Amino acid sequence: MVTGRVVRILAKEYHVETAAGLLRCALTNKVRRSRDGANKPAAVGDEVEVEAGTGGEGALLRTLPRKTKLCRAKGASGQLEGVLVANAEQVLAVFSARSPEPDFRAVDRALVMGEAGQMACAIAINKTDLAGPPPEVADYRAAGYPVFETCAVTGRGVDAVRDWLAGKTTVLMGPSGVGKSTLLNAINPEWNRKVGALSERIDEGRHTTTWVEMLPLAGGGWVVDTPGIESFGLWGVDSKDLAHFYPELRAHDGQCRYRDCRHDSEPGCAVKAAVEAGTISNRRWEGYRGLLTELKSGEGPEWK
Ligand SMILES: Nc1nc2c(ncn2[C@@H]2O[C@H](COP(=O)(O)OP(=O)(O)OP(=O)(O)O)[C@@H](O)[C@H]2O)c(=O)[nH]1
Ligand SMILES: [Mg+2]
Ligand SMILES: [Zn+2]
Repeated sequence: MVTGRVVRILAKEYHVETAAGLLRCALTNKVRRSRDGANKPAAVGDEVEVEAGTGGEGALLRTLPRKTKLCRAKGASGQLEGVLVANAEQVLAVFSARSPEPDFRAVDRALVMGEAGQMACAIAINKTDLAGPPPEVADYRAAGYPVFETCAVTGRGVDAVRDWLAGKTTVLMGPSGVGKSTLLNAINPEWNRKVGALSERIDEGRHTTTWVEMLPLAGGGWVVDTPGIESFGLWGVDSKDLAHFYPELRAHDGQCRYRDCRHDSEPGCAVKAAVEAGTISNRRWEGYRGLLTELKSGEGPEWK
């Protein structure tokens, strides 16, 4: 028996990196039976125990307890937990200055997902050769997030991203076509990630990266390339905790008239006062209120 880490899952094959090399593992019956319907028995990033067989094959025996999980809602009505990546420490929300146009609601959702998973979050605004950074990036800087302005084609800003990744396990998240895989190639050309051809972008909804994959960093740590997720529902986030996942809202904890203030439309709300004073971005606050409504109603974006 050896332990290892799931680096990618292809259909029913779990690829596990071990000290003895890569093993392509099938699930044992025992593990298969333990499946609770909501989850695959293991997610990318999981530490697992495997039995090595012959010819680089093996059997997955057990998933070890997770330190963190990055989750979204899955299933026909968002009733299932989808673990995108286990045991990650950081989230890098990637979007492009143009082509595709930035979708800040998607950025905010990715940040909430990372914050809810207790991960350090940062933002990369890519394709800065096509357009300057949009004014909204100021909101994220004001909230305390590191913001990297990059051009994956020329390498601009890539060193700073590489420094931030060092020694940690970081998940890149963002819509399809923003340049996540291109950015990874700029960080380490040896990864040789497949990137989308420009012409393919005309065909909306086409994903170049089609599975979640962990890539080892030379000096330790991992980065995780993911397929662009267009929309996803939050998982495991209670509406009463949502404000804790916005650093600039969290900063006003305990300052409202009512202890259980949701910072929605309650009188004496310190967050609303900060929005009116211009110290909290109105757009971020409105986005927060939208998510609050979504969580209360139990309805999400189209579930995937
Ligand atoms: N002009 C410009 N184009 C870029 C930049 N970064 C990436 N691209 C182009 O954008 C397209 C999409 O890049 P990908 O790296 O495949 O995007 P992705 O985010 O990995 O997309 P999915 O794998 O589908 O989620 C490719 O044609 C890249 O060459 C950049 O900084 N500037
Ligand atoms: Mg990709
Ligand atoms: Zn309040």
